[in-house]
Amino acid sequence: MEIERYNFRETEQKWQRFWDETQAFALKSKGLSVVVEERSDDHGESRGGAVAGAERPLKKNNYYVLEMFPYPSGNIHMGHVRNYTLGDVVARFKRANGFQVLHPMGWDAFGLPAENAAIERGVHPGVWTYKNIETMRAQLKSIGLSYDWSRELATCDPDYYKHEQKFFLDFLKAGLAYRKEAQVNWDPVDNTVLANEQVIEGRGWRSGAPVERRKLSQWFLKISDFAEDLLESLKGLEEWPEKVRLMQERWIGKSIGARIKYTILPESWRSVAATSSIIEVFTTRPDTLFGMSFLAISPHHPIAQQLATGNPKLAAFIKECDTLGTSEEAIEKAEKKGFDTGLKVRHPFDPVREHPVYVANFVLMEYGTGAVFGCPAHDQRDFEFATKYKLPILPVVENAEGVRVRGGGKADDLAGEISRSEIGGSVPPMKEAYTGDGQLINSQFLNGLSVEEGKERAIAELVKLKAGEKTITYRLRDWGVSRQRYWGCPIPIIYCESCGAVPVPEKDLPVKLPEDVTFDKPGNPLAHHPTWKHVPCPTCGKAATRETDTFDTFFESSWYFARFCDAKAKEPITAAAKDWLPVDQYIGGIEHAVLHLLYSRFFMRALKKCGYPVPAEPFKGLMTQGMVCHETYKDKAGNWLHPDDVVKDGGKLTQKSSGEPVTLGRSEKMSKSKKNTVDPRAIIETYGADTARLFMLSDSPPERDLEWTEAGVDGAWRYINRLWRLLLGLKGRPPAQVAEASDSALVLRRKTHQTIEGITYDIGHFHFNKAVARIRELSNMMESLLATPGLDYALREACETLIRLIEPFLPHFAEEIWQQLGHRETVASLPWPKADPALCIEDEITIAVQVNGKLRATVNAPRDARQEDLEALALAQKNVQEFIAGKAIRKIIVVPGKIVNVVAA
Ligand code: ANZ
Ligand code: ZN
Repeated sequence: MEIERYNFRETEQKWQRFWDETQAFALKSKGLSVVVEERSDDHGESRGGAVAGAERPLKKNNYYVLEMFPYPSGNIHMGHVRNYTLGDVVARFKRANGFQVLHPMGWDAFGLPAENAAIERGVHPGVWTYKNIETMRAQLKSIGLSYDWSRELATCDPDYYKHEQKFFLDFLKAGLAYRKEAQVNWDPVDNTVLANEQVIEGRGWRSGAPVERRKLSQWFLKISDFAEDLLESLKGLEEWPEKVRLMQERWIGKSIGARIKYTILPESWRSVAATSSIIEVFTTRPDTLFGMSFLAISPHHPIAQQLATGNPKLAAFIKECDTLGTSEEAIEKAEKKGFDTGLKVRHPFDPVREHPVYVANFVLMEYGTGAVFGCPAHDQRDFEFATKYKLPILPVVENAEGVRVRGGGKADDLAGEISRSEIGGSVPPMKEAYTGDGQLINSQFLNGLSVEEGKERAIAELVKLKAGEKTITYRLRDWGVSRQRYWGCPIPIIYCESCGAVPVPEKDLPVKLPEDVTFDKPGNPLAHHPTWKHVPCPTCGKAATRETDTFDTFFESSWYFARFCDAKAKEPITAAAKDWLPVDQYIGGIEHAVLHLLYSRFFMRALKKCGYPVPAEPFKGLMTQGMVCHETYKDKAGNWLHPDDVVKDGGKLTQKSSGEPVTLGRSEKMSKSKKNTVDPRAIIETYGADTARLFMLSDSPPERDLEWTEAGVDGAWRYINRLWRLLLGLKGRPPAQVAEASDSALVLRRKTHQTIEGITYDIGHFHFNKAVARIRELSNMMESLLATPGLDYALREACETLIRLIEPFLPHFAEEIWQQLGHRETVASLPWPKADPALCIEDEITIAVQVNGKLRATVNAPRDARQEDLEALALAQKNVQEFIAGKAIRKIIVVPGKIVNVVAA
C-alpha cells in the first residue's frame, strides 16, 4: 500500500478548525461535574479504583494550569511558543487523567509600546492593541493550544479595569492605599516615573535617558504591611523553584538591626546653626560600632536641608545628588561623594570619640532613618567613601583566616585603644571592606564575640544606655502605582480644593479612558485633554479635577488569574475562584521571579482582607522555563546578521545577500537587537506546529535554555514523517483479538507498558524531553519488529498506545492518525492509557560483575536467576577471564539482583 506523505498543513488546519468550532477545550459548565471515574494524583501515578466524587472537595478534581499571559506586541516569538507549549502539554495530560482543566488565555494589554506606536505612527493605542490581539490570537491558534477561549480577556477592556478601580476604593477603605510625596525616578524623555527596576545603569529602560530624581505625589499600596507574611509563607511554596523563593526572600530583605541616637556636639552644632541636637541612624551591623569613623546623612535629611538654606555649596551638592536616580544599582555604581557639614557627633560607647557628619550621596532618605554610621572596614560603600575623604578605616572583625587586616586610613588618630602592634607593620592595608563573619576585635567589651553575638550584645548595651533600640526591618518598600501615562487604568480619584482627594463614588465607575486623545505633546495625554479631567467634586459639587495618573501595569497582571475563574461575571471575582485557585501550575519566565509574582501574592492578601474569595497564595506550583537561544552571526564590519541571511556549508558561513564570509558568535537568547531570532510563523509555515512543539519539548528540560537549530527542527520534522509512515502502515494490518504469546510479542508489549509508565512519570515531573526519548525508543522497537510474524496484537497495542501518549506533544498529528485508523472519538477525549503492572516488571535485569571490587563487566540475567548460574555467567565473561588469569579464585560474593564480585589473588 502506498502511504501518502504527512500533509501537516491540511491536518493542522483541519483540527484547529474542529477545536474552534466545537469549543473543544471550553469548560462546559461553571458548576463542576463531580463524577470521578478514574483519576490519577498530582503526578500522574495511577491510583486506580473509583472514588466517591461527591465527597471530595471540589478543588480536588480541578486543575488550573496557566501560562503568563502575553503583552500584545503584535507577533508571538519563540519564547511564547515554548511557554505555551509547556502549559499545553500539562493541560492535555491532566485532562486525559480525569481532571477538569482550566487553561485560559488573555492579554496583558496596557503598557508603553501602544503609546509609542501612537506617537510614532499616529494610531490610537486601543486600535493598535486590539489589532495586535487579533493577529496574535490567530498565531496562538496555529500552535494548536488547548485553551478555553471563552474566557479570553484583555486588561485594557473597561469591563476588566473597572474592577481594579473598585479594588482601589476597597484598598483605600482598608488602609491599604495611600498618597504621599515621594522621591521618584523621573525619565525626562518618556516623561514618566520609573520603577527602580526600570532604571538600568542609571538610565530609563526604554528611553535610555539619564534618570533624574523628583518629588511627586504618588499613590502607594501597602505591600510592606504583609512583609513578614510574604516572607514566612515562602516556606510553604514547595512547588516553586528554590531560586525564586530565594530571590523573593532577598527582595523582602528582613534584617535585625538597631536605631542609634547620636548626640551632636553642641559647639559644632552652634557653629553651623543646626536646629536639631540628635541624629538617629539605622544599622544592621551594631556589632561594628567601634569601627565607626564618620556619620552620613541623606541629602534629603531634614538637617541637610536645613543646613543647605544657609550654605550654597551644600545646596549645590544636594542638587548634584539628585541626578543619581534612586535605584540601588545606580547608587552602588556611582562614585561615593560627600559634603562635610562641620557637625560632630559623640560615639555612644566611648564619649572620648568624636566623628564628623557628612551629607552623602549614597544615603537614601526613604530607607531606615536617612542616616548611617560609617564603618569603612566592613562596608564597601563606607570604604570607598573613607578612602576618598581620608577617613580612618578601622577593622573590628577579624576575618575567617584569622588574618588581622590593617586599616588604610589614619587609624592612629583614633582613641588609643588599638595597639600599634595589632594594626601595624607587616599586615597589608585593606583593599576592600571585609563583610564576612569573624571574631570581633578592637571593640572593648565586644572583643571575642561573633558577629551575631556582637549584634545582640551591642543592642543590649545601647538599650541600657538609652542610646538606641532593636529593630526588625524589611528592604521591601511600598508599591508606588502611579504612572503618568495614558494607556493604563485611570486611578479613580478626584481632587477638590475644599475636600482634598475624593474617591470616585462606586456608582460612577468605571472611569473610562477618553478616546479622543492626542500624542503630539510630551507628557501625559490625560493631563492635556481639554475636558476629561474637569468634573464636579462628588462631595461638595464644586469644580474639581480628576487624577490623571494611571496604574502601573503590574496592577492588571496581579489578579487576572482570579478573573479567569469566572471571566464574564458581573462581580470582579466570584465564588468560582474557590474552585480553581490557587493556580496548580503556573509557567513563565524567570524575569518575573520577583515583581509580578510578589505583587500577585500581595494582591491576593489585600483582596482577601477586603473580603474577596481568594486564597493568600495565588500560585501553588511554579515552573520557570529557560530561554530560547540561537547562534549569533556578524559580518566583516561587525553588524549582526539574521540567520536567514546566512548560508551554512559544512563549517563555512557566508552571507546570502553578499557572499561575504560570516563570523559565528556565541549562542544567546533570541533578541531583536542581535538579530538572532527565528520567526515562529515561518517555522509553522514550513514545518507545521507539531514539529515546532516536538523540537522544543525534546531538546532540553523545560527549565533549561533551549538551543534552537535548523538541524534540530529538521530532525523533528523527519521523525514525525517516519512516525506517520510507521503508524499508518499498520492500518493495513488488522489487529488480532488476543495477545500473542511469543517472546517478541512479550518484549514489545513490555516495552509498550513500560513506556506508558515512564511517560506518565516524566510528564508529571516536567521531564518532557525524557518522555520524547521514550516515544522514540518505542517506535524504534516497533519498526524493528515490523517483519516479525505473529505480532498483530502487540503492534496494534503499541501503535494505539503511542498515539495516545504523543497527543499532548503532537495534538494535530495524533488526532489525524487516530482517525485514519478508523476511530470515531478524538484522542483528546480519551482517558490516559493505563500500564499493566505485570508487564512493567522487567524480568531480565542487568548485573554488575566486579573483580576485586572493580567493575569489569555487566551481564543480563533472569531476575530470579540462581546463585550458581550467576557465578558461572560472571566467570564466563571475557574481560573477567582476563582479570583473573593466573590468579586463584578465593571467593565469589553475590548480591542478588545487583552485583557479582569475584575475589582473586
Ligand atoms: C553601619 C554598618 C557597618 C552598616 C557595617 C553595614 C556594615 P541592609 O542590610 O541592606 O538593610 N544604611 C542604613 N540606612 C541607609 C540609607 N538610608 N541609605 C543607605 N544606606 C543605609 O543595609 C543596612 C545597612 O545599610 C545599614 O547598616 C547602614 O550601614 C546602611 F560594617 O550601618 B550599616
Ligand atoms: Zn469638594
